Amino acid sequence: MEENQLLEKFQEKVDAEIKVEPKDWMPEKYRKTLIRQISQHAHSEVVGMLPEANWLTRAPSLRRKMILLAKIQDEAGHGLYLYSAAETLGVDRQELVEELLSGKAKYSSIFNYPTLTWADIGAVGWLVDGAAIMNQVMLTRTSYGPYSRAMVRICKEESFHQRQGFEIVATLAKGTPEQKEMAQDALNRWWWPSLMMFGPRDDNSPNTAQSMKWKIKRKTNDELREEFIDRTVQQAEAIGLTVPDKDLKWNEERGHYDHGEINWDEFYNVIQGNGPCNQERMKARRDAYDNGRWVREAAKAYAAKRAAKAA
Ligand code: BYC
Repeated sequence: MEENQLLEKFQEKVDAEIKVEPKDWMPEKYRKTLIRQISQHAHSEVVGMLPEANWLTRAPSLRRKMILLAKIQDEAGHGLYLYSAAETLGVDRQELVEELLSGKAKYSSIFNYPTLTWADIGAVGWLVDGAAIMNQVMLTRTSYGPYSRAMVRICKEESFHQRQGFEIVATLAKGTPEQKEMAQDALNRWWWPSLMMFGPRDDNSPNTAQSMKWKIKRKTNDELREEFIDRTVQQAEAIGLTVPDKDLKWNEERGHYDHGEINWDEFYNVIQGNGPCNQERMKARRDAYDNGRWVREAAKAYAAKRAAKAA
């Protein structure tokens, strides 16, 4: 078949809600878009462990420490499923990791902000996992089979993460005045960066139109951001905290909140590598890669030895 016919058939299949599987024909741009998105998603899961790990040794109780440890371990697992999903598109995991370490591949902007207090661990769960899950529930319906199936399991774990974060913030918000202030301060610092997680505004998002057509994305960046705001503002009110946006106002006609303008200069600055923690995060990943070299070598040598024995 000619390329045009193949493209037409591909679109018909996507429109008929038939999942695209690894061995099916797919346009090169579809494959490339998925490799970019899934690998950046995987990198985000892995880099996302760092801001939380900062509080592991200082969690306020053994119970909190165990929960945090389990959550961070979940993120590592999400990274691994996602690298595996990306590999079904014919790319090598090593190549993807190298793209992260060289700074070529992006990871979510949000993980370039510091976790300064224990309340930040609550805010990360509540707002960051809350935003992530909004996006990921949509991705359970993405057109590429392996990505969509990975998302189903990831979403189950993320919804637990979101609730444990909210519980931390809610506990602080009804604690002493100092604890409440700490919760409010975390909300003040994490609110705007969380909104940036959804990506640029639709009129400035180069990938959205094609990704929507191919049903890689089911909702646009702005649609998801709006859903997140509508849900989260009410959660903040329920625990007596104030969202730091003086322009936030319920719009009866639209049935959504109107909100203030996001600082897009800050967003682009962060994704270009100049956020508060970009250098620290990349150093941590590069050090982990170098320090883990002997483990990878030993695992390979062991596997080769076992294979030789079996043969
Ligand atoms: N940070 O055309 P656009 C998690 C880039 S949660 C950095 O709208 P697209 C976790 C974008 O990549 C987070 N870069 O792109 C939670 C593109 O640049 P390139 C991970 C961003 O792909 C808790 C350019 O800006 N979730 O892991 O259609 C604990 C133009 O944007 C960001 C996912 O990755 C950003 N926030 O839409 C631990 C979900 N936003 O690549 C871990 C999967 C945009 O062309 N990803 N850019 O150089 C997606 O759904 C989509 O990729 C996005 C962006 C909605 C993020």
